[in-house]
Amino acid sequence: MFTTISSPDHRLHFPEGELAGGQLVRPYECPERWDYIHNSLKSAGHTDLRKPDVLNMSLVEKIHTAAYLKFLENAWHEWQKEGFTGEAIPTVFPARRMQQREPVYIDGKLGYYAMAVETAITSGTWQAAKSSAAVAATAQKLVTSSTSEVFALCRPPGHHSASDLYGGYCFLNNAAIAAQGFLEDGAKRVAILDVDFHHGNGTQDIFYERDDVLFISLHGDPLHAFPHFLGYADETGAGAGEGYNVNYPMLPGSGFSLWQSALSDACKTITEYSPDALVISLGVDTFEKDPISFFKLTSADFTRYGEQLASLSLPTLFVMEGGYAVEEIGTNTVNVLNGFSGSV
Ligand code: Q9C
Ligand code: ZN
Repeated sequence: MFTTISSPDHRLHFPEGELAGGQLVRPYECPERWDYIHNSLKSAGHTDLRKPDVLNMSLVEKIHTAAYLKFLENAWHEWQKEGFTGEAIPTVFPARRMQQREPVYIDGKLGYYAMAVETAITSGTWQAAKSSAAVAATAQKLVTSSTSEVFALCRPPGHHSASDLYGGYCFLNNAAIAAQGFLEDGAKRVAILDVDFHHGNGTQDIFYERDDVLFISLHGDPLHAFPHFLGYADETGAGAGEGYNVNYPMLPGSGFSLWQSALSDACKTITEYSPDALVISLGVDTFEKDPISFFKLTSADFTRYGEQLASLSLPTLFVMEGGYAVEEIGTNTVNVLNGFSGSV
């Protein structure tokens, strides 16, 4: 049986609008995602559901810059102070040949720290983001203390967030915080395997020059898929991190056989790396019916790859990322976990 860490505070982040197709639509990344997963866990017998411990901010500060954390903490207040009545969305960016300096005015700050504009900031965003990081950090502690089946039901997700960037529905990089937690608690090497449909640009960037964290991502080719500006196969790490970043971009319509051959390859690399812990950035937006993605995995495929992850025989932490086919998100997530625990 899986132990799940989750927090009701995720509900504090739920913007009314996401900019998509030139309109403000109801966000794909919505609180019901959590409800469906929670319900599926209970029906499948994963009834050990616990709340997170208080967040250790000094751990978060090892992943995110102090200036970025200060920005997230104050952004909504500063936005409101200007008398703006809508949700906080940036409109201007430090594009090519412009200064990379944080301005004072909130409109400029939002653009300075955003990597995409679909993700609005609201009154409860900072508290929800902190609760999500607390979920990941608490779950990591459980794995470190030898609990074998642990699921961090994070919301909002984290893998698009870099040390000083938010966007793609992410604010704090929960998986990176968990990986750093493993290292702080004695692990020498940690592998992060990102199976979300989207490239984990934030996680890649955070560990790009490090050899103590191996990052591997299977995702929609950035030529065709968000986040568009990172995730190519020739991004292999830099400096001490050279060789410790591996990307598997795949084209529209990619089905399970191609995806699974990439996974098998990734598993070999992880085994060779011989990490002390494995973090799975678990997005189930690879599903065939996902409204914003283009892979073709079926619900049964999630069980099969869960089994494959178990064959790595590593202390493993599952951290929730994306997945927007809301009615099936619980089934698909629990299928991975059940495949992993062999209870299928
Ligand atoms: N109108 C995660 O899965 N934009 N984030 C897609 C849809 C953002 C996905 C365009 C996708 C972000 C955690
Ligand atoms: Zn995703």
